[in-house]
Amino acid sequence: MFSKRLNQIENHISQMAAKPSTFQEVPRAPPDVIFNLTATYKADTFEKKVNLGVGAYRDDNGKPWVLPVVKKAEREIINDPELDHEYLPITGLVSFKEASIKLILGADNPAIKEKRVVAAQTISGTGANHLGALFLSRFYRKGSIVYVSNPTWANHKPIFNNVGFETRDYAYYDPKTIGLDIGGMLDSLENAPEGSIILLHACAHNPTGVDPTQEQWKAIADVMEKKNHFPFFDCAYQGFASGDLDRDAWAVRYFVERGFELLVCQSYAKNFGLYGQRAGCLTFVLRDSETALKVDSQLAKLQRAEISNPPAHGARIVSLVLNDSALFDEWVENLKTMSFRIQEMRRRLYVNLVELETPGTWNHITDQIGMFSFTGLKPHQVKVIKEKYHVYLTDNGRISMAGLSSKNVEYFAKAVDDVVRNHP
Ligand code: KET
Repeated sequence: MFSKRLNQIENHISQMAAKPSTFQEVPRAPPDVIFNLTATYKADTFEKKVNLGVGAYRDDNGKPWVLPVVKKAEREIINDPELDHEYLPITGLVSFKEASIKLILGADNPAIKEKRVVAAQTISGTGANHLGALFLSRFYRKGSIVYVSNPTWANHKPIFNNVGFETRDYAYYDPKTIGLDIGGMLDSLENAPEGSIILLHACAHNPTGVDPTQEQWKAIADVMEKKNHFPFFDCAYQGFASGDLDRDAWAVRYFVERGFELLVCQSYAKNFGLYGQRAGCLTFVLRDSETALKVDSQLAKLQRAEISNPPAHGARIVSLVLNDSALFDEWVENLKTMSFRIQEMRRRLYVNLVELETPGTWNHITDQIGMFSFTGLKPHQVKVIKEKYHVYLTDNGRISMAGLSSKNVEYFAKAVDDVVRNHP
């Protein structure tokens, strides 16, 4: 009796060993470059460690900052006796979408009156990029190629590749001038096959912090119009680039004014500090209202199969703030608090490096805008900074300015000074 049972167990174990996993050939994927930095930083026990990796705002004590206006809106929502947790419509909260469209296009944009703008609430900016890419993979000219800036946000290519697009680079950043290679960019756009999809950072280019000037945007629009390219705008930092919401939306509005059909992805992760709430919006500006209705119906169909409908809480907060003039004004003040602190950190980092007489020029630190600075540090220097100083940044030398504070900016400047001098 006992030995029979033993036999059974033995057989079972040997069968398990003999039967390989269906997934044993799955290759192990490398960890995400940006999120892995946060994980490594958290595991580091060194007292003076600094996280300049992920683009998330921190206050001068290095702590996440819940915007006061968000706290206020959240309290109002929670105390609303009418609040329930029903599903939102498939393409999201209507008041949120309408306010998002106005925020990015300007409230009096004629395209809105002409009913040729449609939107879907998405899983933050990433979800907007994804839904936009998915829609284009179904309904844009087959075989089209997506062009992204060199360099770009680490997730852009994977998002497009995941829905079957081939991606290529267009020239953007010039390491010699630490600025925009406008000539190279225009050449790339000129040489891209007619009707390509061009991913453009609406403002506060990630990772370089280098944006085209308004004159340069005009030249970009000229080539894109001539070549019949499709503008795919990613706008994750409206209000962060300049502290001015309208100025940061200028490029998108300019392309709409020029008569382009386009799409734009909005994220409320950074400008509302709603990172984990995943509030975002995908907006299409089309040639006519009839097409707009058709696009709207297909967005709903795609969204239904992907996520059914988007999460409510973050969208409710954003909607409440954007649709109430007093709360809106308060939000603008909160935005200024964040963008001005970042600008102050740029200034202090620059001053520290100049005082240390660190070899090289450092004007780019204050010239660049938005959440990031592209320091010009090389991968081997980044490695030393990580290992010796416990400062975490991406290998391309990008730093998230918000990770600097009055407490650590000098420490970081000294670390930069050391690697630039001793590890050229
Ligand atoms: N677009 C750009 C250009 C971007 O930098 C981010 C986030 C997103 C979209 C998406 O953000 P979401 O949280 O989905 O709304 N960038 C930072 C975080 C990340 O990598 O996910 C970053 O570059 O650190």
